[in-house]
Amino acid sequence: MLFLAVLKPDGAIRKASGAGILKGLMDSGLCRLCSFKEVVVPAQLLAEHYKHVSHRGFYPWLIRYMSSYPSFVIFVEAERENIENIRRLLGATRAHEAEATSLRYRYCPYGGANGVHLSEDERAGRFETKLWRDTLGIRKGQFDIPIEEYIDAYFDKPNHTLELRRIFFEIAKGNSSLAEQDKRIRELLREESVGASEDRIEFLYWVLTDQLE
Ligand code: DAT
Ligand code: MG
Repeated sequence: MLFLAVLKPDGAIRKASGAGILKGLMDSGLCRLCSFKEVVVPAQLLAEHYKHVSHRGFYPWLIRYMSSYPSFVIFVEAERENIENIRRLLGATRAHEAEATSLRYRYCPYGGANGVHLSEDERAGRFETKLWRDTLGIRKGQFDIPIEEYIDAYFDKPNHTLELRRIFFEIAKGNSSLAEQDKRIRELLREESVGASEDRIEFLYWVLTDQLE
């Protein structure tokens, strides 16, 4: 059946992160990625999509995070019994809690900025694929570029996830401060975000540090 994946703005800007997660999904043999369309997701669509967390404190952060820069819409074909395993391969929702064998551990440093969305079960798959298809007019089989090409272009770019997570943990533990690490964090993000404008670096900095401390 069809599920919805979204390469989120952080995964799209941190090039190796997005490419690595997509490669991990493809190589798993558990699913097929059936579209790849770049879109700035409208806040109205996000309000529907994230209705189940609209009462949570992180919700305003989440909507700004998801609507500020382009994402890639990816319809995912998978056996319904595989979705749990694919979600496990992605790792925990909050990246700093992701298991060491998961893609988010390798590619997403910290917090709710977790690189990629994937429908959590059959019910969500049905709801989300219909919502996103009807709202955006994107269909299975539509690609801006072949995903293999995207992976080839970006998979080998710098990936500072582990170093960034180490820094964020130090800050979270109170052993260091954002002010102290500020310059280094921006440097690492700039290196990962091949060709990105400075406003995108500022966005990443915000999205990764806003919930810290
Ligand atoms: P998932 O996306 O893993 O299905 P969810 O549906 O509970 O998780 O939440 C939707 C998104 O909200 C999630 O991808 C990132 C963000 N989020 C969830 N819990 C969070 C938290 N405790 N802190 C920050 N962001 C969170
Ligand atoms: Mg969910």
